[in-house]
Amino acid sequence: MLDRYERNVIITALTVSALFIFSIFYALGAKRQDVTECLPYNKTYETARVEQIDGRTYQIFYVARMWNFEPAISYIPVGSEVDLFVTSLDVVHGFNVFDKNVNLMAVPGGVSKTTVKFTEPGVYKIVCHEFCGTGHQNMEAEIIVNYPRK
Ligand SMILES: [Cu+2]
Repeated sequence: MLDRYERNVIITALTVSALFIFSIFYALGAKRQDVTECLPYNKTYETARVEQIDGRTYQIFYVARMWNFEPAISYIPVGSEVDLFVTSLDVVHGFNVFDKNVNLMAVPGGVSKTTVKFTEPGVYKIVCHEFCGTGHQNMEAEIIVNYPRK
């Protein structure tokens, strides 16, 4: 037979755990956020580029190094879904897209990937949010979402 106090502690612990698990799944659904993936590395990720897959799907391959991101400016049509791939050629950098809940690490020898949909026109700033040396504050890039898709 459980002590009353013991029973209350167990009920409280189970309630808090259930709330915690519920809020993880709730946030996953409510934010509709693609979970960040880490991909197997190969040399093709070291070439910074923007690729158009089809009318509304793009891929941007970012290369971070002290102290800039390439491509520095990318143009994307409104309504596009964009896969972002990020790697680094030297030290660990951060990769944060304003207003988009994107928070990746740029790791040498590793590739981080996430998918973002740009439904509103605008200039989306990207900054390094991992201190990486004396030029850290200058590390930024932009995704410019400014023209309607064809
Ligand atoms: Cu950096």
